[in-house]
Amino acid sequence: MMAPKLIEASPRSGQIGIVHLGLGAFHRAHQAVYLERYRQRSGDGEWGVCSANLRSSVGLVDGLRAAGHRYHVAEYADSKNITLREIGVIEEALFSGRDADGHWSRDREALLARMASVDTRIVTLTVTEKGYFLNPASGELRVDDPMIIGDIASPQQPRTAPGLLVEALAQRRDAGLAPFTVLSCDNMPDNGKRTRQAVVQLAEHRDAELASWIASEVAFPCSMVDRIVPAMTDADFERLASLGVTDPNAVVCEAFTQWVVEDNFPQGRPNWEAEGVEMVADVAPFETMKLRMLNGSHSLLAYLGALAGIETVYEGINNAELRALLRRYMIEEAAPTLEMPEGIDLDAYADSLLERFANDSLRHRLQQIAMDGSQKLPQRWLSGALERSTAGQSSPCVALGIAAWIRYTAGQDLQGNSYPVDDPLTKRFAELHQRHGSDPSALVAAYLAMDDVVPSELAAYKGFVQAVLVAYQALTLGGVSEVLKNA
Ligand code: NAI
Ligand code: CS2
Repeated sequence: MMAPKLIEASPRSGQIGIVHLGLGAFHRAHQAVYLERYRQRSGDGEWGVCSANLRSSVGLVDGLRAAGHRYHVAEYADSKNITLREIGVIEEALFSGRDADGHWSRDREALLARMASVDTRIVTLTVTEKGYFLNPASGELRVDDPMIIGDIASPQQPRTAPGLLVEALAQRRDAGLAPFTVLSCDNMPDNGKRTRQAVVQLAEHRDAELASWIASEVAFPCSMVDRIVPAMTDADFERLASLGVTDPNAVVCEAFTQWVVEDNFPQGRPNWEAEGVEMVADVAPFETMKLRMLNGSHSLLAYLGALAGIETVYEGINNAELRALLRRYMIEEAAPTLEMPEGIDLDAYADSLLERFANDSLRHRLQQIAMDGSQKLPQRWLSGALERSTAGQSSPCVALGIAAWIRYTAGQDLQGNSYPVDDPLTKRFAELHQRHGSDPSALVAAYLAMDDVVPSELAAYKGFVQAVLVAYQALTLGGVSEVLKNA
């Protein structure tokens, strides 16, 4: 196959107008690509990016530095239609996490200086849902978390994303500077509001006046972000090598990309519209649609597929019964809970999602989607199921999903193969399975009683609890394919 023509990066500008927290795969394949396309089209160099990791992936930071802060993105419409880009908008990469010697904050002062600089007008984040240290059900700051306790004790040596934001904003306020705009690009409902909540609540533990200044002066617009960007595998690097790209910092992704952003940037922003970014007054309908239909389906596929020993989205979506279940979930359970502007065809959106999941060139591992379920499922399934229960409607697909999630967190699939459970609550899950594993009714009740994950109002609906229990028993006795046949 002919190697696609490389779209080379625009000339380096040396200017930094944006700091990004969470230098991961999605940032490199989504926000940075929009900014690269914007710079190439406009020649405007003022929106270069300083990208930082706060916790892990120091190797990526050092790798980017070694490569002159340039890397490649391969956008696959399918295995035969690929767009290959070189990205150069990252002007600086920093690491403020724990290094190999166990010392924290190698570049923390440099990162804080960059965030406090008058040139920095936007701070964006992709630190995963757990990086905000919020209670997934209530949205309150988890002040009992050791990392937050540390930031409260030592506010000028912050280790968390909220802590860095508070300290940088405090420095700007003390210097008489305007704040920056804070734009979360994580899969959280009302992500701007939740980020604001984390930052203001943390600031209140430091200085009430600072908290009040942040609450009144800092913009936290919401955004809906969408591009499927799987974690890289050896096979992905091999495919890139066959296209002539040898780059340890490269990412692969689908061709589809979408960004819907609340237009609230008092300190200015790039002209993102020119790159197809939708600047709107209210992101919520788009965000809820995407979280419940795309991400809710992803999680349903992840837990049922993992229990059946399926490895990737592509394999799972080619299972007719799983595909039918996902479509049924989207059309019968998710779509009816959505209030969309005129002209949005949710049936067509559902079918477009199933097509995207069937992209034969992405090896999107179900284990990656299954991680952090305690932080994801409230917005993907539980808020919609609560609305439906309150309206007297059942949610059998979500009940099956919850049953699969409970069983998944035992750390062994239905064929007896073990795997690590990657979730902030992994230890709690292990204790619950240890205590109630032989009593499905007690186990389901214990999971639904976790009110930091499951809204207590939902757990109070006996019909929902019973549906989860029946699904759990059917799964563990009959297996996934048997359950899908009878779904
Ligand atoms: P990744 O694993 O490549 O990167 C995760 C980033 O989050 C890393 O920089 C890591 O250091 C940081 N992180 C993790 N826990 C943290 C914590 N407690 N505090 C501070 N930083 C922390 O994952 P990827 O693909 O970049 O996804 C990151 C987030 O982007 C997702 O959680 C989601 O919210 C959002 N997203 C991802 C999409 C995808 O398909 N990968 C698509 C749409 C949104
Ligand atoms: C996935 C998302 O890992 C997951 O939880 O559901 O990262 C998904 O790929 C993106 O939200 C797609 O935009």
